[in-house]
Amino acid sequence: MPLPVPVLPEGVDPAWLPPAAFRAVGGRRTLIRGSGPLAETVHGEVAEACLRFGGRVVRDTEPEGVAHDLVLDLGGADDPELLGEEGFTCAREGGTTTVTAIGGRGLLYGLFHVVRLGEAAFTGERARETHHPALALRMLDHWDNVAAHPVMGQVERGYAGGSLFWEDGRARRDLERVRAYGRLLAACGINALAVNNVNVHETEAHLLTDRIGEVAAIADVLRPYGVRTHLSVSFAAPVVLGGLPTADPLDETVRGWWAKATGAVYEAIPDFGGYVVKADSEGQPGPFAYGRSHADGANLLAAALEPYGGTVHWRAFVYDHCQDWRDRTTDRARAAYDHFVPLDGAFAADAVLQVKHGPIDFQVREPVSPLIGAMPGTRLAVELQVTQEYTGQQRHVCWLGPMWSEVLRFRHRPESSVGDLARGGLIAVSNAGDDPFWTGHPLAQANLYTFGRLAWRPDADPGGILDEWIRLTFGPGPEAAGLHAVLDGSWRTYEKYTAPLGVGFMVQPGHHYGPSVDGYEYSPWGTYHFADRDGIGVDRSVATGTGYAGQYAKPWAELYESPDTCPDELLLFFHHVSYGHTLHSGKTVIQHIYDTHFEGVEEVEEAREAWDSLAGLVDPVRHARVAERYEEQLRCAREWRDQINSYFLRKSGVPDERGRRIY
Ligand code: GCW
Repeated sequence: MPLPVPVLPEGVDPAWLPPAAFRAVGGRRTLIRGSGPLAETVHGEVAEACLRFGGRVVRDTEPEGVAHDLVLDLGGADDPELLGEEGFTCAREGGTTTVTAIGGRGLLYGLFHVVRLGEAAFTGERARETHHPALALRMLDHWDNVAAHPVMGQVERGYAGGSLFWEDGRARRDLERVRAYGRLLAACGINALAVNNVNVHETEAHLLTDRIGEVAAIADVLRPYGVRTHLSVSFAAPVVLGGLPTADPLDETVRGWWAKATGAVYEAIPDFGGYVVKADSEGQPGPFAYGRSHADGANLLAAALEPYGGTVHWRAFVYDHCQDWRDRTTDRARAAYDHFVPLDGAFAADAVLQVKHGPIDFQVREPVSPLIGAMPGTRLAVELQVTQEYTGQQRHVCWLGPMWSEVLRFRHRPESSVGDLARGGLIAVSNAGDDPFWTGHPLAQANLYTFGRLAWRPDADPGGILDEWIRLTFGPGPEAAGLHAVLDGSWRTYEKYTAPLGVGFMVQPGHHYGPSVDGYEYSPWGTYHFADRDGIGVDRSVATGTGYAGQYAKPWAELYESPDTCPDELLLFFHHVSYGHTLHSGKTVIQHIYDTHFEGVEEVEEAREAWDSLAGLVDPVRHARVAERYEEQLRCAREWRDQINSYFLRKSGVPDERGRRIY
């Protein structure tokens, strides 16, 4: 039976799958060959499109002589090894476009490929192309709590309403919208999802055992879209849930407890993906309490998952969050490398070390984590943050495609890029919630889509992905150029009006929205800028600083070591310099701060005008929501400009050489 396309609740935005995106497919004659659950998903999609646009779809065979515009052929490919479960081929010859695949996911991805091509899929001839994902795991982590947390709310660092999965203290009874979410994820290539926060609170700990049925219900609706379900678990589960006196990873009863609990999980969810663990980090329990290593901890869970082919994703976000700002030797940026490099080679094959892309915490500008280049004997996954915790919280337009692309193309050593090293997958913290636009800011949908497509091909051109998203979401009309312009430079604009030259933070403590230059300066979190009357920045050189620069391979270690060679945009991440220090750009640090903050606000003003000019061209509800958010972005950008410029004018005593009014 074809699987019906999910019905969106009234008022929910169709995001990048509006009915119009299916016009080219829906107006044609399609033959689908093959069987299995995902073939039914594909059939349902094509049938719905045909109902709307007048085409026709048949299954398996038809009388001789009937021509098809599109053949979706599951099992028909002649190079199964190359294609794998997720790959597909696409060709057009003699008036027929043919997609072949070996696995159901491949067929579904092939269909969405044809949808993306639109009319172009049905014109002229097309040489056979083979598509398959560069990374096998393309995953979202949802930082969703079942019960609302008193400080963090329901979704930790969520800016799009409540959770898509959990409501009134349990899994939603109506999971139709979750099904629609799975469909959107499949259309950009995402194939795995963790349904709860990595900070596992008491209620959520029970999802592993007595509440696994709720997770299974979610897994059931995601499965037809090729999305496997994962769960964040507490390292202390044997104590908290099992009543054992210890969670020591080398204790036999603890190992037995995990084996049994995991067996029960697989009974409920046979294709369960595995566990995500945040251990010994920001107060979460972990192996350190028992004098054991993180490899011991990860291997305990890997052993429990191994019989079923599951994976443990063990996060490398481990650092001292009880630091004293006077202590200049402890450096949070060093922490992940210092903790994990000595363990390279000690992790089991089913353990994946999940590393944030930067050494600190998803700032608008950070160097690429040196840990990613220093673990050749470990399966690594790279973690991005699609939710915009530090990049405008989905009230500001900040399209992160260019930043992620820079990270993924970065080469610690010439032979491999970060995209190549992420053998354990690309993972991102999701920005979606139960908001009618999914992501709060309608233009933040572009970040979610871009993440999926970059996980499929980390070396893809982000600008091309942006255009794809615009075409699907808004149609092929004249507004495309305006939309591209609004989004394309938005990350650099955001960087201009916030923390300068890679120094990071300067946000309001707790919620992290809006400026507070010294908000974290004397706190225990290890995120300092060290500004005083003479200068600013963190000395992370080997010669005189924390030694962090030495965690990189050459040539990076040398390049970052000296302020003369360090790239401007990272200067204050690596060095403490005077306000009069001259950048490669020819400007002094202080003048750079003034100029970028004025420019940043001007760029937001221009972007807002560009958006205004699209009124009448884009859907009015969407237009109004974005326009409203631009008001807030502009207000907040001015606040950033004024606070930062005033602070540094006062500290340095150096006037703006252009004599502009500061505050
Ligand atoms: O970015 C920080 C956030 C925390 C988050 C933590 C993490 C889930 O401020 O809210 O906790 O990172 O990545 O674990």
